[in-house]
Amino acid sequence: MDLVESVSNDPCHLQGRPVADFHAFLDAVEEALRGSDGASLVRLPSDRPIQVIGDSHGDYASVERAVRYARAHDPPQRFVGLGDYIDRATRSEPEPTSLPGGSVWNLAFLLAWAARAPHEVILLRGNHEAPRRFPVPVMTFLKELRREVPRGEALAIYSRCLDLCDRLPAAAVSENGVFLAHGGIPPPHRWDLGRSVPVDAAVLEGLLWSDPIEDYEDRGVGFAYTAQELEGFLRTNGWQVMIKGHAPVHLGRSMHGGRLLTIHTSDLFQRFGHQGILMAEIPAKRPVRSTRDLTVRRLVNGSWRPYTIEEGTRGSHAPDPLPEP
Ligand SMILES: [Mn+2]
Repeated sequence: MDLVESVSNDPCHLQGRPVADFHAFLDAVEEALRGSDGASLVRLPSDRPIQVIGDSHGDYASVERAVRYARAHDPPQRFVGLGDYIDRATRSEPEPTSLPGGSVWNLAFLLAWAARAPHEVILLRGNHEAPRRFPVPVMTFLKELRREVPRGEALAIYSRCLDLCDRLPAAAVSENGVFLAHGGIPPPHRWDLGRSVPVDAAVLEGLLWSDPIEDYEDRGVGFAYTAQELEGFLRTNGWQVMIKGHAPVHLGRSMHGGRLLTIHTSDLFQRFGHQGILMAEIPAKRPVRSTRDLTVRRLVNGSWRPYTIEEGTRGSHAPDPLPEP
């Protein structure tokens, strides 16, 4: 069995192995993703359902269950990650000295699947996968790597992982009109995406860092977009609905008149609001006109249970101060 297959079967397969195996794994992923340059808008057929996860931040246990759910169908369902696979080391906070390497194994697992099924498992970039373009306030990925591989090797592995992140696409859209990106939309004069997403800073800032105006907080990068702006962007491109991650304020809620759904897929956000481990299904074939046409599931005791999407923005389930983006 090759390393890609082994890691796709066990996120922690590389734990404790010689660092040469890690490099060999990254070689195989690079080879499989060769040709992708981070610029394309991935267009997904709607012949099968598509499962979508939000920010996971090192929670490979939840991510593994999400991927297994999608791939267990016959034929396997397509799968999209909305970004933010690394940083925060969810299970260890607030004790950074006991970081368990969750970001390392989460990224390795997802890259293994992207390499194994490159047209069916799509990993979009989150703001945490673009620290070379825009600095991120809470970065733990390199610290976690330094705990998992010999210290003298960690920086090389880190740099290679960021090289791969640089090649991940910034957005995707389903044939039935669901736009997928980590945070938001481009600024208005750049709405028409045509067939590809340019990787210039203005468009990337909008897609990876911006927030709906109801969730906006000053992050020092990114901007707030209104319901009217989201609608204008979707209409310009002929799409109907957007699914995003990024801001944890309105998890599992439908906003902007049923056009916008925010999901996260991490035990970290479960601690800040009880609906933090969610997965959204884009149905096959039929048109998606609003978030009501999506199916959301929540991970409860290891299984994906149906979850009712709440409407509107009132009564946010955020009892504690929210973490930094
Ligand atoms: Mn984010």
